[in-house]
Amino acid sequence: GRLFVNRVFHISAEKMFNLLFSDSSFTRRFMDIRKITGITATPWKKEASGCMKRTLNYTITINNPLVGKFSTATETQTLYKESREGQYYMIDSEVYTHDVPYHDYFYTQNRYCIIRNSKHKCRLRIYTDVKYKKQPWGLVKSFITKNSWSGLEDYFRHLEAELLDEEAELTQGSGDA
Ligand code: YK8
Repeated sequence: GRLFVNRVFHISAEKMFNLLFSDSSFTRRFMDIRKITGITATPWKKEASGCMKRTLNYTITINNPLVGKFSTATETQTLYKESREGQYYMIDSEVYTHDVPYHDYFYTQNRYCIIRNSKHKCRLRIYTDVKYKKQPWGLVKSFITKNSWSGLEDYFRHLEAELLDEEAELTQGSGDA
């Protein structure tokens, strides 16, 4: 896998969790810029295992000339029971893109860790892996992996930039930046 984001933000852990994992205006705006449309999300629901889960469905816009312009996607997010409100959050998200070539071979697993650093700061880590459900032919596998990494890198670099903008807005005028 790869670590795409690993940085301390001047945003509390709780605020970061809410920005990324609730129906926040930050997420709505970011999805808008990424041309991710038709988003539906179930509420967080506690499982027998003690974890919380929710499922998102949406349509992504793809700018890879090898692939169609749009794909529907399903994302299942798991908030681990070891998470502690305001302190530490670990979320795994599995993303299935249903309308891209070889979609039945692979999915993407993203792991988000939000760790409290101080009252107003947290560290965000986003770790990503491309997973295979079926073993494709070697050339196909490297093709899928290469195209997935480039799309993921672009997405998470953009997310990090938008979070830095959000941080600047939040700390502006608060006097403790
Ligand atoms: C989520 C991983 C792969 C996919 C894409 C597929 C290429 C197909 C390869 C062929 C387009 C928002 C990605 C990047 C689409 C976007 C997905 C996003 C960024 C040529 C064999 C959508 C996180 C996420 C996870 C997986 C990403 C897809 O929050 O390259």
